Amino acid sequence: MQWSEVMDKVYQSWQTIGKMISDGVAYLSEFSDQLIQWLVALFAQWGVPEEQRLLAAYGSLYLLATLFVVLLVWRMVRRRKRRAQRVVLRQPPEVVGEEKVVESYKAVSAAPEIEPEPLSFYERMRSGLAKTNSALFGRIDALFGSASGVNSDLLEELEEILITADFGMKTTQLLIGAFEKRATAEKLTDPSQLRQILKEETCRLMTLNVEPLAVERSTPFVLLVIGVNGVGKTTTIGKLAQQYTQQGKKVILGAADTFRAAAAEQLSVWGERTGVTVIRHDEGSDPAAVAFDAAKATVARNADMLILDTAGRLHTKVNLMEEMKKIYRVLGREIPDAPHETLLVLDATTGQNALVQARLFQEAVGVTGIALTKLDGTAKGGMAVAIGAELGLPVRFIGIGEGVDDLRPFDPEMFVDALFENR
Ligand SMILES: Nc1nc2c(ncn2[C@@H]2O[C@H](COP(=O)(O)OP(=O)(O)OP(=O)(O)O)[C@@H](O)[C@H]2O)c(=O)[nH]1
Ligand SMILES: [Mg+2]
Repeated sequence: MQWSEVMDKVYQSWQTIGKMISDGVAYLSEFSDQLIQWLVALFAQWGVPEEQRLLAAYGSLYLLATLFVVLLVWRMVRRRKRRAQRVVLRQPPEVVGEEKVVESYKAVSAAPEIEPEPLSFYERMRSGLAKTNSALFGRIDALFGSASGVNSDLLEELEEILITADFGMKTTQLLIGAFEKRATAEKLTDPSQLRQILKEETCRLMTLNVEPLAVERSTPFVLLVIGVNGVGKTTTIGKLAQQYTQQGKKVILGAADTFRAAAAEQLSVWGERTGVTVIRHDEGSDPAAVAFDAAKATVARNADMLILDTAGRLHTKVNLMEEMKKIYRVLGREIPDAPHETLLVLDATTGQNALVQARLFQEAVGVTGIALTKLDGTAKGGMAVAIGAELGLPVRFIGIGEGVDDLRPFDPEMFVDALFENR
């Protein structure tokens, strides 16, 4: 390329840039003119005398511009400060005996703006229940918003919404009945009041008059975990082991699922991860023999808790009954009143099918509590309500993910809040 061509190109670029700047300035001045006119009209509406309107408009514009610049500078300063803190964080403290350096490193490490706050359990449950919430809340809100009162049309549509969210027929009827009674008695029509009543009645259905799961009630406390294939028994046990260990309890795990290949290995991995002893036998051996050894080890080692994993098959009720009876017998022989809790694990994504399972297990072995897993990513969260309302069984824990912290004691109020929250 020749020198004159280069100069040509530079000249053209300058011309383009110059045009862009002059266009920008023209646009800005036109914009500010319009803004001034708008402000003058606004001040006229507010009754400002005519001779003062222009002055007031320019004054406001000046104030707004100043505020904008101050905000911009403040943001820049804040960003710079954060960047500087991050740099300090990345550098390890100097070990040359400078106490002050170590202290400042600690102080910066604790700075809340740098470490992203871990999501609270409520927030995680909230996002886990997002699908149920959007299936439920949006429709309910539209229904209550457009209704002129509590009439048969509203109740019919509400019924359909609840059934879609897997509340189940019986629970839906119970809930609709209670809702209608209160809304009519209190003569309510306001959408937010109607929503509040529905929320309160749902919570009431879930709050059962049963003993809470207090593992301190008995030492050692034996928790037997049952449920069909793949519902999340072993994962739930791993999470529980971690949480009880963190509470300072000495936990022992028993791998009484001797049926599925690699079941004991899966439990052992959790054992290693949480630093908990796992009692296991070979694949295909008698589950009651594992229960016996695990109970003996629990007593001998002065452990606070024994959590037993079992096989997830339910091919015949008789078979299950026999197996469970044997496990109950050996546990009861070694530890008085064991098992103290028979926790049935249900997979929330299976909806009403989980209720059928729960009924079968309840008849066969006598369940005392439910752990409801996989509530994340399902629109069938309503079935948690049905468990309490239809089976009279307390939901002890809910699982909202595969992580170790994704299992928590169930709190009906918190659950209903997340279910009906306006997002
Ligand atoms: N998303 C999600 N996945 C879960 C949850 N709980 C368990 N899982 C997953 O479900 C799958 C099955 O879990 P397991 O713990 O092996 O189930 P199990 O009941 O012991 O299965 P079997 O031993 O075969 O009867 C695994 O991939 C788990 O990570 C939960 O709360 N949310
Ligand atoms: Mg398992």
